[in-house]
Amino acid sequence: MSDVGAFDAGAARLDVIEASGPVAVIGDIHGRADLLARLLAQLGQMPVFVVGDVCDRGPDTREVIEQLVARGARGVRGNHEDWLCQFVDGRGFDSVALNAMFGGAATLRSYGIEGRSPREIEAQRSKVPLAHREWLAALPVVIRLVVDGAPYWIAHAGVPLSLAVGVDPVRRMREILPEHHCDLRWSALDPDNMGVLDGPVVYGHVPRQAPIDAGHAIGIDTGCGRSDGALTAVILPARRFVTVRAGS
Ligand SMILES: [Mn+2]
Repeated sequence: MSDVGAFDAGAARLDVIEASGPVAVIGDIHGRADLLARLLAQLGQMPVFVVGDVCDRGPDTREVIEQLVARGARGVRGNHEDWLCQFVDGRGFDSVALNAMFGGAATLRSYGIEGRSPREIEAQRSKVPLAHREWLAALPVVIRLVVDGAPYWIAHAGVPLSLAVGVDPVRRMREILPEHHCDLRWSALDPDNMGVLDGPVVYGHVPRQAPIDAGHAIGIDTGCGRSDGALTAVILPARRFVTVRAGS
C-alpha cells in the first residue's frame, strides 16, 4: 500500500456540515452507475452524501462520479479512493489497484485508460476529467453531519472503539486523524467494536446482506459492485433505508 506519510492533506481532514433534513447517505457504490441513477431518482432533491468506495469492481466508475458531481453530492473517501486520489493528484499509480479483488482495472477502463505498467497508466491521467479530480481531492476522511441540529458522523469503515471520542468529539477526532485516519477507511469492524460517539456513525466498507441500524452505528454497504449486491442509502433523521438491486 501507499505510504501513509505520503498521503495528501485531505486524508486527515474532518468536515463539519450542517443540513436540514431529510438528507441521504449512500453506501459503497463500486462503479454501479445503473443502480446509482435509480437510487438518486428515488431520493428526489434532498442533499446527498456518500460513504466512500464509489469506484472499482463495477463497470462504470466514470459515470458514477459524473452523476455525483452533477448532483452536488459530498462525502468521505473510502479505502478504494486511496489509489484513485493518489493517481489523479499526480502522486503516482499504485499497482495494488490492479489486484483482481480490488477491481481498479474496471475504473481505469471506464476512463478509457489502457496499459498495464504504472508508467503507461500514469501517462493517461488527464483522461480523468478535471471536475472528477477536484471532486475526489475534496473528499475528507470524516464528516460530522448535523441534521436539524442533531449530530451524525460519516466514516467509511466506522470509528474503532479504541479511538472512542470523549467529551469534545470534534476536537478529539481532529487530534486522532493525523495518526489514525487509515483506520477510519480500512478497519473491518462490526458495530460491537465501534466507538459510541455523540451521534450515530454511518459507515460502509463491510458488505452485508441487509443494512443494519445498531444504534451507535448504521452500516449501509449492501455489496454493490458484486454480482448479487444492492445499493442502499439511509435517510436522516428518519433512519429509513432505501435499497435498489439489479433486476428489481
Ligand atoms: Mn467497499
